[in-house]
Amino acid sequence: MHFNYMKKPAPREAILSLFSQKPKSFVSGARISAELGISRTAVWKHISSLRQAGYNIEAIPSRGYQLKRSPDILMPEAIQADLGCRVIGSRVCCLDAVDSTNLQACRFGDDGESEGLVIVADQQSSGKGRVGRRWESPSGVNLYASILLRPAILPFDAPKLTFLSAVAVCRAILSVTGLRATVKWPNDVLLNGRKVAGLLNEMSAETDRVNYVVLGIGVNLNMRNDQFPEDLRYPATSLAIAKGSPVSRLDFTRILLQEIDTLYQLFLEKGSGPVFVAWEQLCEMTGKSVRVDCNGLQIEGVMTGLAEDGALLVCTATGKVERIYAGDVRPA
Ligand code: BT5
Repeated sequence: MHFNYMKKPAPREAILSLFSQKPKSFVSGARISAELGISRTAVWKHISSLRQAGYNIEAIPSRGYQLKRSPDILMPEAIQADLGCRVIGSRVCCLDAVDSTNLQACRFGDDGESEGLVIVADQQSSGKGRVGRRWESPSGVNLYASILLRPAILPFDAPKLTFLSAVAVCRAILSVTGLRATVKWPNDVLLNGRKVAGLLNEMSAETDRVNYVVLGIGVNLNMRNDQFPEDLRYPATSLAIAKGSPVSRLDFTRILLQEIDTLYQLFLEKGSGPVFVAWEQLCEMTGKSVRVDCNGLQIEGVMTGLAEDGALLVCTATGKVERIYAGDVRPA
């Protein structure tokens, strides 16, 4: 395991960090050069490459450099600058396009990459949902991320990490938009009753040991109504549609990673209990009538909560409490 704060940041990341310490002010070339231990010419080269990446940086000879505007593109330096996470984001890979960030994270996991790796893509050509379903992943609008973890837990416990991602997404949504999202078992986040995020965990394991878990997280940030296909299984929305204005992909991503880092520490120290409590507080369907489609078999009843292993508990009309391990839930 290697920690973010022990690494020397890359020059572009360090320059962005200096800007973030003094927002709306000029940072002199001399200061950047001294802090990074690089020449003034090297400072200028890094500033030029940041500009090429879309950063609007003003340069005034007697005053230095000022960051006027950051682009809404996801770059490792911008995501990692002063992130303050213990594990998550130890390495960040931002891709213009990928088949699926989950597949890419699994490839890294198979190659022995350390935990905390984050893969982010601008678009996915084969974004994955559960059971071979497709996740719509257009370019430039949303967040598609996968996080590689290597927790010392039994394979049986790995699905519990989905609840962690769901709570983290709700907290990030509240922090960025002020809107209260809710969770839907097992892997959805809803805003105004519509699906705004989907989660897909994948795992590589032996009988009694997890090699790695990949937390796959897709959040509709700035997707427009016309970008959703018509045949979605559940009504969908995006943060921008719900809020009425666009959100910064960068801000959302950073806050989400910080929330995941906090919850992951909690999970490792205290087990899944506190995460389940947080998830249940965000679930509006508890105590309500639901219908669960379990691969064609329909179960109806009142959702009573989560079992200790993450199964959904539904009390049917006969009074029997069913434990459900896979299925799609909707209000009855
Ligand atoms: C999920 O599956 O909700 C899991 C989605 C996980 C996506 C992330 S993106 C980053 C990472 N890399 C990947 O390749 N995947 C993960 P499920 O519950 O099976 O829902 C899939 C269904 O949601 C589809 O069959 C559609 O009906 C609907 N859907 C597809 N794209 C959507 C979108 N962008 N927003 C809302 N609903 C969508």
